[in-house]
Amino acid sequence: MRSVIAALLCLPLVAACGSSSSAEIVSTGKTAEISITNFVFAVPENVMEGDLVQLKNNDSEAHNFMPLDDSFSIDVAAGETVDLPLLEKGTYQFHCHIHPDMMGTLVIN
Ligand SMILES: [Cu+2]
Repeated sequence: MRSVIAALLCLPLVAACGSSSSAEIVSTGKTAEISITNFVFAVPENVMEGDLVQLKNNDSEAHNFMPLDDSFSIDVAAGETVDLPLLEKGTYQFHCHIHPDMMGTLVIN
């Protein structure tokens, strides 16, 4: 009997331990791509919460993706593709902090 109670007590702990910072966002398994070409962001529409947004740099210079609230910052080297963290629903105005004139808006539905 004692072991059953111990097992029941452990379950919520295991669930809690399995969570990460993006636990509330369930991955859709889909991807969307923001591409950068000639210092311009091309931002996809109809991005859903849980979609993996990738950042593809078609230029021969490094770029960056940083929301204007500075909540995170992702560098992408020339010719590379990187993953953004899963984002909650909302409208994200962002720029490249290396080239602050490079601006874009990503809407997550
Ligand atoms: Cu840039």
